[in-house]
Amino acid sequence: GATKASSKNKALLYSLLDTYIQNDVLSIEESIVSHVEYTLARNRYNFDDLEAYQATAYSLRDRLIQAWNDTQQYFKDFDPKRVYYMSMEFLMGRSLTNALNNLAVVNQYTEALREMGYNLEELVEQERDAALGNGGLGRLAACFLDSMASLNLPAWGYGLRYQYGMFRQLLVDGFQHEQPDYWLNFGNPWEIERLNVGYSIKFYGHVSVQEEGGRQVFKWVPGESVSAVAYDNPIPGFQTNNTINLRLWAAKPDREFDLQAFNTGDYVQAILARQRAETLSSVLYPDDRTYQGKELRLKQQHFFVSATMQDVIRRYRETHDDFEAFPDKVAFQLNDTHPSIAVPELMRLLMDEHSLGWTRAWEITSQVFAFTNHTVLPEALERWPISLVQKLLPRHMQIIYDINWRFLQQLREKVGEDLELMSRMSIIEEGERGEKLVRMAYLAVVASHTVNGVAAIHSDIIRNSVFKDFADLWPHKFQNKTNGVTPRRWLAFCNPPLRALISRTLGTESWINNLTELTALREHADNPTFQEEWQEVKRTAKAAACRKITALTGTEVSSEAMLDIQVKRIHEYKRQLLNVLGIIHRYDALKKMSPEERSKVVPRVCVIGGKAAPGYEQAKRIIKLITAVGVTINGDKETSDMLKVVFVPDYNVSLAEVLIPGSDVSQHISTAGTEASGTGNMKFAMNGSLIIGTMDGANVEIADEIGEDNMFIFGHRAHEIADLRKQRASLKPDPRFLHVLDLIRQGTFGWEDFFEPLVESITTGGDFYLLANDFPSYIAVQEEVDRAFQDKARWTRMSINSVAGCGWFSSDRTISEYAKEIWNVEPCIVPAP
Ligand code: B1H
Ligand code: IMP
Repeated sequence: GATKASSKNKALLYSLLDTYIQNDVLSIEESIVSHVEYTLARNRYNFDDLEAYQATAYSLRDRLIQAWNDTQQYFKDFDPKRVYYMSMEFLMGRSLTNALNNLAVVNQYTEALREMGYNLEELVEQERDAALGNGGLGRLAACFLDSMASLNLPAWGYGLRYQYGMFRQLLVDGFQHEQPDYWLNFGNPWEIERLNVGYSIKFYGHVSVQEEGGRQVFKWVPGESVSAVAYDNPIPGFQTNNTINLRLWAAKPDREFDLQAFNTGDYVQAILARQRAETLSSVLYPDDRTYQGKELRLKQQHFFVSATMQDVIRRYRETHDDFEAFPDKVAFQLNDTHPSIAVPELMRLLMDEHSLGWTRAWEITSQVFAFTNHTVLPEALERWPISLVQKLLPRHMQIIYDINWRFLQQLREKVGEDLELMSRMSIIEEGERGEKLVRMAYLAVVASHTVNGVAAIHSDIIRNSVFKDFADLWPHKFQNKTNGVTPRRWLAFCNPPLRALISRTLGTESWINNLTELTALREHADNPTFQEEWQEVKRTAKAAACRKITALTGTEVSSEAMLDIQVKRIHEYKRQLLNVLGIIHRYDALKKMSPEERSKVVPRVCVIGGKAAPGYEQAKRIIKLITAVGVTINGDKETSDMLKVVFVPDYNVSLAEVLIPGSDVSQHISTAGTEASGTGNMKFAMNGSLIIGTMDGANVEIADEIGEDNMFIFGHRAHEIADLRKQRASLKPDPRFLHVLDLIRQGTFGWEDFFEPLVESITTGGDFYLLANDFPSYIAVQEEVDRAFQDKARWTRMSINSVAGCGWFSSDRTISEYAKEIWNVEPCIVPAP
């Protein structure tokens, strides 16, 4: 606990810091210079852009800490029910622009830095992205934190402080190379190290049973122990003083544990062994396709979960003598199954460390967890081998068996002796070759009071297939919570000209916290003056995006051309390959035209970007195909005014903030039924970029909200997919599709042997993601895109209507629904200072 101020001179202590830090330009200049001198220990007459950025960040950090302290103090005094968002990934991106805007000090800092001889826009570029996530799932967690803070919810995020975030992608000869992202190299001014907040985390060993007062008491004797240290990251809300916390855990050697290791005589070896502890939190697993059945990954999960559970219990116990009120004060959201070992961990802590019986411990546990599923792809569902869980977490394995046994008993009482059903629903899977597995998703479903999918179509799919048996048993458990994105980062802050135009038109900025107010833009959609202004805003953003593309790729791209972007992780199901085939078809058609015909074609710049998991060979081949197609097409003088193809390297949050506002169209073209939601689609629509998409994930709801006639929808629907897959062998693909495959095979882009497995994967019999089936309608919709672009008024109307219909996709809406329908938490507004 903190030193008690009452034992000191309270009045003096209070008066020493009784006023808030001032936000006039001079005070800001003073605070920046003081950080240059005293935090960075540099000379105030001589500091470069990196140091200016760091000093600026430290000066903002002071202001964030002040709001953070007030918020945490208020939560503590008020003691509301709190929600803890547990995620292995938080893809935060940069913090500087976000902090400046949320603290409402952009103008003052711009001016202060200008007077000191610095340009804020250039300093912003000095910050490294915090890329502690793979893609959509991690970025969703970051958007959720922003909304929880902005909605004044008593919420915290919990995660891991990886030393190496998502790898940096380099292209060498058109191939992806991975480089480590040591993002902490120059320090991280946005975090607060809490060396005093630490927990001991146990691994391995065995469980001993003792009789104590007629009760069996289980004692876990660990074989290894590491220490978890907290790093707090303040998360300011927009137009509120509320500043919540993202607490990330880092592993350090455990001082108490291996004392005896030092008595063996090998002092140096003992030190080195201890140091290995730190590797636990060193690296983010960069694969969001297949779950990695690696021991280190399970260790990371348990490390993160155990520290979090201990921290939450400690906080609760500071104001409560027993666990009676725990479910009224605490809600946990599990971001996919990655933190689901929290279920047996909470049971263990309640029973073994806090002496509750099984029944009471289970009552509590099953009232506090809710679980979000993010994927139906079977290869991504976590199933841990029992042998591994047994070895690493012996006590948890016992508890999982017990949970399963009681669950199956309950099932038998309800439906009778249906062995088939019981083995289908069992948390323990009798795997092939006699290897048993723990189905983490089933564990999470059994223990959670609520399970949700992330878009309407996805929630239907999990109710009707992946979790069908459970949805039949417990229909009340299953909900939908369609994803959303924060309109602060993804519109107001990344696209200031669009923000200004919208605010001028609506006469208010209240839409930023109330995004459905954007529907009022509809009445201006056909207004020629407004259309002019809209086009001007797009021109500005597009010029910036084109400059960025040229800087990254060396390819000149004209901002007169249609800017067509597909940026997301590279996956077969997301069908970047379909995009490439469409581009090849377009190139082939251009080559066959007369110069006269060619001059009437709408010029297009096709941009593709995204990372492939390092071990995902087909995805890496797709990247090489894109770059090879780019080399051929961009080098063809005959067509290069009409068509360019570029692969932008190292797609990440800050690149997205430049590309998305500048794009004319974007592609979200997964096979129907495979993309749980998608959130990139929402970000593009929010910036007036038109969507080329399949009826998959959130695209379905985007079509409901902005209207199908404001989008370019194509492809087969989810309900048709199963039958189409069965008929693949007898499909006669469109001749244009076959011709495009021939062009690749003939070596038009070189590397034909290397590309053969790609061609193979989509030829008759294969083609799991049905590219051949959707190719004709894809080509047709692309022609429709070209026609629409030639009609400027029509295109601009569609663009305006896209933005106008985006209100539903604010993460504020999503989070309000979670708060009311899952967490039962209410806003807790910290009074203004
Ligand atoms: C999503 C993941 C994911 N779904 C495994 N599943 C991971 C799976 O490290 N792993 O093992 C990491 C991530 N990510 C995405 O979640 C969906 O594909 C998107 O459709 C969805 O929009 C996003 C957020 O809900
Ligand atoms: P915890 O919930 O006790 O972990 O508190 C989280 C953080 O809030 C701590 O690291 C403290 O710095 C801060 N905090 C907790 N209680 C108080 C308080 O009473 N006043 C101000 N800050 C507090």
